This record gives sequence, structure tokens and C-alpha cells, in this order.
Amino acid sequence: MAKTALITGVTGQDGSYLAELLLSKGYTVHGIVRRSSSFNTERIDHIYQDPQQADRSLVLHHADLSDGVALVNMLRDIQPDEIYNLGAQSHVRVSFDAPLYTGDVTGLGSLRLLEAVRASGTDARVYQASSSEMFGATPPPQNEHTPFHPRSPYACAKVFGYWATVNYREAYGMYAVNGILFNHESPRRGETFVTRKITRAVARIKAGLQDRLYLGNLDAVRDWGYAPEYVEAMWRMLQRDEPEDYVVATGRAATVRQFLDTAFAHAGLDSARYVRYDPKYERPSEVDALIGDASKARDLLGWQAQVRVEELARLMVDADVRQVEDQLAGAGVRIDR
Ligand code: NDP
Ligand code: GDR
Repeated sequence: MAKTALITGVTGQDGSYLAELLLSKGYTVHGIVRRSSSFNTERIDHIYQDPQQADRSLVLHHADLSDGVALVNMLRDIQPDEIYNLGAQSHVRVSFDAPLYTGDVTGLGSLRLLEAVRASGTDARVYQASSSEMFGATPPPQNEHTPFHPRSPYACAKVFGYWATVNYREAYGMYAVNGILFNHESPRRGETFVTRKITRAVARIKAGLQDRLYLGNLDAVRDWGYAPEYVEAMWRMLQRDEPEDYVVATGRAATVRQFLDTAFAHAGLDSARYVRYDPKYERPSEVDALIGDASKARDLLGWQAQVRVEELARLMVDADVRQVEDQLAGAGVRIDR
């Protein structure tokens, strides 16, 4: 029989790719959408199905991770086989400005969802979107046994969500797993994360729409992978007989500066001409280096990253160049290459 899944954060980068993946596997997918004063479903508009359509396979619900009762009621109705908790205030820098909100949604939100699973009597398997940010100040390489040392309110909230997930597995025998995912990007990445900020700026500079790009710390080291591959790992984690936690990463390191130079060079531009420093983008406490060891995911899930950071930078630049050209064409402006 076809399976049913619930995705919190379905309107985000990962949620949109995961929804596509699950629909392609024949799942009925339910997703939580936050109430907003304007449309916030752009990333899933291409798979949207009208509420009037019979036998819908994608069903959206207004709910929020801060509203535990709504979560219980929804789960009681849906009775999903699998739940993917991807909803979060996911921006590390913003979490210093909105620490309590981040703690509530990103940390307590995961506990509300776990409690809602219990209260609604569903025996759904639960995936928790844990993060390499939990390792924080602990030097690389990082794997499932590396101690956590969070460096932001966001990372503290994710550590809470991680342990709540482990605890519900141990206390109630729940099938609940943590995917400890390192940075993963795509053309659908939010515009204020550094990779997309860079590739979008490259496209806009090339089109003459922008002449400066302001950034913070260029020396941070990250392990950047390609988001569509990472949602496949999430799904594989929930198909195993035993619930376990997994690191998902490429194992390769790059600095922000290297990503920047690759992206600008791909468009034939010299980054030094356009990039300026703004301390506003520094964090009060930075995470210097994250490089994952995903051997467990390779051995048990048969998962390995394919796209490398250079290719990732180039495909994101290409997508942003196309998007800017489409926008300008829509406005009747021609761009000479
Ligand atoms: P995004 O920021 O793109 O998406 C976050 C999603 O959460 C959006 O759908 C957002 O809704 C939703 N959301 C925010 N607040 C609430 C709330 N109060 N109630 C319900 N939903 C809410 O994140 P990503 O797709 O990049 O990441 C998915 C998850 O994985 C997040 O939990 C993130 O912290 C975690 N993660 C991400 C990594 C990455 O590199 N991308 C790495 C490791 C972990 P809206 O669209 O309305 O804003
Ligand atoms: P990160 O991603 O904090 O790793 O969290 P982000 O792209 O925001 O920052 C990466 C590194 O780039 C440096 N940086 C800047 N960052 C931003 N956003 N804007 C800038 O202008 C800028 N200049 C330099 C940062 O200091 C940092 O070192 C992401 C999120 O998706 C989390 O939700 C997720 O858990 C982790 O990845 C793994």
C-alpha cells in the first residue's frame, strides 16, 4: 500500500526536494505551511495540487511548530507512516538576533512534534533534521561519535532536538533518527545563506544590476554538498530495520573564499573587484571548520555524495544567471552576453 509522509518545512529548500522525491516514490505527502501575509510556497508551486482535486498526493496544512495542539490534531487525522521534521528557524546569524524564538521553534518545536506523535497514537517513524553546527568548536573530521560544542543559539536548539530524539527512541521505543547533515546547497537555497548570496550576486553583477557584494568571514571552512542528494539520505535512514543516527557529508573542505572565487571565475569575473567586508555578517562566536566523516552512511545506507563543491558553485551560478535573465526578459530587458 502507498505510504503517507508528513514534512514540516516543506516550503524550504530540503522540504521541496524531499516532497519531489517522496511523490516520485508513490507516497502521499502532507506538508505544513506557515500562515504568511503573502504566498510562501514558491519552492513547491510546481508540484502544488488544488484542494478540489480528487485523490491528491500533495496536501498542505496550515500549522506551526510552536502550536503543539495543532500538531496533535493533524497527526491524529493523517496517521502518517513517516514524519520528516525539517521545519526550523535555520539561519545561524539570525539566531543571535532572535535566540528565544529560535530556541522555541528549532529546539522545543522538535519536542512538540515528538510529543504529538505519542499523543496522537501514530506509530510513525520520525526523522529529525540535526546539524553539523552541533559540533561547533570541536575540530574536524566530525562523525557520529564527535562531542558537541554548539556556538550559536541555533546550534544549542539543534542539540536539544538531537537529544530529545534520542531520548524518545530510548524511553518509548520510538523509531526516531537524527540525520546530522553538513551544509548542503542548491539553486533553491535561501538567498541569505553565503553560497546563494554569492551566486545570486555573481548573476546580478554580470547583468549590471549590482556592483558590490558585502560579506563577513571568508576563512570559515565548510563541507558543502548538493541538497537533492541529501534528501535521498534522509529517506534511506527511515527505511532501515533499526533506528540509528547518521552523519551526511561529502568529506571535502572548502573555505568561503574558495567558493567565492570559483563562483566569480565561472562567470569570468574577478571577485576582488566587487567583494567588500562588512562586520555585520560576522557571528559573535564563529564555527571555524566543519568537515564530515560520512563512512557510516556509506556503509549502512549505501549513500555517498557525488557533486563536489566546484561543480556545486558552478551549477548554482548557472541557475542564478538563468533566473536573472528570465526576470529581465519578463521586464522586456535584453542582456548582451
Ligand atoms: P530552510 O530555511 O530553507 O527551510 C526551513 C523551513 O522551516 C521552511 O519551510 C520554513 O517555512 C519552515 N519553518 C520555519 N519556522 C517554522 C515554524 N515556526 N513552524 C513550521 N515551519 C517553520 O531550511 P533547509 O531546507 O535548508 O533545512 C531544512 C532543515 O535542515 C532545517 O531544520 C535546518 O535547520 C536543517 N539543516 C539544514 C542544513 C543545510 O545545510 N541546508 C544542514 C543541517 C541541518 P517558511 O518557508 O515559511 O519560512
Ligand atoms: P551556516 O551557513 O552558518 O554554515 O549554516 P551560512 O551560509 O549562513 O554561513 C556559512 C559561513 O559563511 C560565513 N559568511 C557568511 N554567511 C552568511 N550567511 N552571510 C554572509 O554575508 C557571510 N560572510 C561570511 C559565515 O560566517 C559562516 O562561517 C547552514 C544553515 O543551513 C544551518 O541551518 C545548517 O544547520 C548548517 O548550514 C549546517
